[in-house]
Amino acid sequence: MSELTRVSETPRVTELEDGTKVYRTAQWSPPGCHGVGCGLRAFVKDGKLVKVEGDPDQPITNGRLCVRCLTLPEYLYHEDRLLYPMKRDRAYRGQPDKWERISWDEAYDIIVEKYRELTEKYGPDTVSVWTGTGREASAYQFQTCNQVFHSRTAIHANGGWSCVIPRQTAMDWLLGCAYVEYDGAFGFKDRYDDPRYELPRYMLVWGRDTLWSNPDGLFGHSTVDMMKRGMKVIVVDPRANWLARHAAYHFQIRPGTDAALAMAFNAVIIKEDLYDHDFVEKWTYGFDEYAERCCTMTPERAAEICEVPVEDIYAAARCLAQKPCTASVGLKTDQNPNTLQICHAIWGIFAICGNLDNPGGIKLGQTMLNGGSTGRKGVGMLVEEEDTNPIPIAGHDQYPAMDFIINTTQPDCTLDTLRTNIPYPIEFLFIQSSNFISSCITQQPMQWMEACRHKEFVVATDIFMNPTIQALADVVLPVSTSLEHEGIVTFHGCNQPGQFHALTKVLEPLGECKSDLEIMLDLDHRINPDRTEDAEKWSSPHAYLDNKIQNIPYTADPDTGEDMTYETLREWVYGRYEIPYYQYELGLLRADGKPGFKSPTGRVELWSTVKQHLGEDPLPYYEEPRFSKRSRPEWIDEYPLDFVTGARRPTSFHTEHRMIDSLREIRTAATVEIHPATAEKHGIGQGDWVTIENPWGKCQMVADITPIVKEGVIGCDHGWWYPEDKDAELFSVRKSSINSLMPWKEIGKLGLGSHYGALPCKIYRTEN
Ligand SMILES: Nc1nc2c(c(=O)[nH]1)N[C@H]1C(S)=C(S)[C@@H](COP(=O)(O)OP(=O)(O)OC[C@H]3O[C@@H](n4cnc5c(=O)[nH]c(N)nc54)[C@H](O)[C@@H]3O)O[C@H]1N2
Ligand SMILES: Nc1nc2c(c(=O)[nH]1)N[C@H]1C(S)=C(S)[C@@H](COP(=O)(O)OP(=O)(O)OC[C@H]3O[C@@H](n4cnc5c(=O)[nH]c(N)nc54)[C@H](O)[C@@H]3O)O[C@H]1N2
Ligand code: SF4
Ligand SMILES: [Mo]
Repeated sequence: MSELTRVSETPRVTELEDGTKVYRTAQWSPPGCHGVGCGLRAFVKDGKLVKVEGDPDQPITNGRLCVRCLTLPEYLYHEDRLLYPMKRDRAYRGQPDKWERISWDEAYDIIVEKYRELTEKYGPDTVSVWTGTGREASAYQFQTCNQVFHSRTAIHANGGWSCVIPRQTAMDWLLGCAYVEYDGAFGFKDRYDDPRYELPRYMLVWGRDTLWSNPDGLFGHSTVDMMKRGMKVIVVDPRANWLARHAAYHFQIRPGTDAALAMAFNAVIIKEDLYDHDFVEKWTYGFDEYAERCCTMTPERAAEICEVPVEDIYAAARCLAQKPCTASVGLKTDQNPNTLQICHAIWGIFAICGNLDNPGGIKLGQTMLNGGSTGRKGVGMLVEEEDTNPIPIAGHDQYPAMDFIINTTQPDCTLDTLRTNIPYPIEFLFIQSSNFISSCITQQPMQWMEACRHKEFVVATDIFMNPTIQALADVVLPVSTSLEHEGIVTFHGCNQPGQFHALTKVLEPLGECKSDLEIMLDLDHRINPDRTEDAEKWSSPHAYLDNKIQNIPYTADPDTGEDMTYETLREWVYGRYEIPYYQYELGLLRADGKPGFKSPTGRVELWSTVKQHLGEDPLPYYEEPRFSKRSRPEWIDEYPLDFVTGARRPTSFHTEHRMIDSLREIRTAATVEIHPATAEKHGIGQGDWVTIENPWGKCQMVADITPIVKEGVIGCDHGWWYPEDKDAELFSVRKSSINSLMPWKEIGKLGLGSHYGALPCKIYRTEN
């Protein structure tokens, strides 16, 4: 394992002739992004941000930026930004003209008073901390919830916890490691030219559109960099996105049928004896049973289920059996009640072919280091801790496996709890980076709004007013942007080789904005003035960041040999670290330091003892999507189409950026992708407003007629609201709410995976 080393000698701050200062920094949020740590050069003149460019000295992003970062000045100085704390009488929830500016002291006094009052009445778990996806705020969710408020009610309101956690659970239970990623030579100074590195022959891209999403800390264009060097991609995606159009094989599958295809790839590799016997023998558990199960899914059967050419299944499987091959596996494998089976069969392909932790294969993650949480009963190793609190965290009574997965409530059951107060009342809401009534994280967002409307106290932290805050909050706290505060951005939570970066303050915050970290510490000082444990860490933002850096294994200052500090990292801007190949041979994956994998048997569990223990089938299986034409033939006449949702757009991060004019010029309203033949059949023209409707709800979007989708499948945007509709109810949040067409609590057996697509609908032109 290498030490952290400085990446570039370029000074952090330089000055141009006209007095403009150029600051190098790494970006996280706000505005939202997944901690990719893209390198920025922020040009500041007379204390004002005038321009942002990419930083060529960031060796992974090499100066490339998305349009969202290029429009940072517009975001930063937008007239709608929240600049001061505000309060509103609870009786006026939903009313825009009742907000009143207050001081930070008054805001904190209100919060602390409510905290005392409500926890006395209902117990500490009544406090809930709500976070969305991996923005910087989410790195503080568990600390804020567990350590500041002493509550267990951390909430991520995503049906079936359908983002990353299902994928990561499968990695943990089957591969016995933390988050995995493709090997993009991220930790090497000379990147792809390092002699230890080998370019993958094929990358299997599954339900992930990295060029537009840069997901989970990954710089998506690294896939293209690798393609330019000769790597080929095999894409599984119902939409023909850019990667699919440049693929050796594109499987344009029927939405939601993924497990069938993954099992069939295994079947070909096993039947044709293309797998790595040595690896299977030495390092896997349950191969024979796994092989037998996968072989029940013949390529012919999968081709019929997924509606793809059978010969392509054979051909692509043969490619994937080669060495090295890698995979880029994304969100759509989470958003499916069949999720654990999909992931099981996908990782199985790479395990049986020995493409784990080899150069150019799948890079195994070491451990969660970035404020993440593992289940309170210990993941993978099945350590059952004695339960001191007899009341389960909300939803863990119905889905006890959640105890082994993550320390949050089970999202779908949280809605029950909010309504029924069982197992305990949730009356204090601390909303920290989730606009959950805006067709985004929740399914049936209006039901969530109703369930929260009468809660005793709601406080939110954000950059802009949004429908959720307008509908529910009593106090709102203004958050500073990424350029106005300090922090660190860790590459894939530091469990993958790569970089970590200083997020540096290049401007004084506008108005009275504070960072999430500052807010968390301020609250801590008021709620826990006598903190003794880790008191130094909680004393200031710098102390907190120093502690965070020092808890990462690769960090010691190479010059002094002493603990690395935030100040040193800030001057470096980026630091790099390597993680060796073949960690399972070196004993780097297990807590006991022995060779092997962090699973109960110490091997890759093709037959999963954890799944078995938790009451799930230990082997992968295919489940037909619950609302498909095959499951519900009686719906076909009324709802002849299937929809998928959530394709990422470079112009927005979920519900964010809707107020940025130059981004709205590129995408003016929510759009629905419709195949030309489908459009013709329904009398729909390019740019028409259409209504999309199904048994759960309806919404409206603008038609984009395009062959990117197959006939019969439509692709719908998510996350829309219209900040310009200031006089309309909650910024017209209901208008384009595709999430109101999604059933709630249709999830996998263990509480993971839900339908954010593969659902039936009809469309028709909307007359106005
Ligand atoms: N139909 C459909 N729905 C989906 C998806 C899909 O594919 N299809 N994807 C789902 C997925 S994977 C996810 S993870 C969820 C995401 O859902 P969320 O993460 O809840 O996203 P938003 O609703 O945009 O809420 C984010 C809010 O945080 C604010 N914010 C941004 N940065 C910061 C920050 O650093 N600090 C603070 N305090 N606030 C900040 C933003 O201004 C915004 O108001 O959406 C899900 N929703
Ligand atoms: N610009 C931008 N970037 C983002 C976000 C954002 O809102 N905007 N959100 C962030 C978040 S929270 C996340 S989780 C990541 C997600 O990022 P990714 O993991 O890359 O996932 P998506 O971009 O949602 O891409 C999913 C792809 O799966 C396809 N798909 C749809 N249904 C199915 C299916 O049934 N099976 C298969 N195999 N494929 C299917 C879609 O057509 C799409 O091309 O992106 C992050 N990055
Ligand atoms: S992925 Fe795009 S939006 Fe996110 S930090 Fe990098 S350049 Fe900015
Ligand atoms: Mo996500």
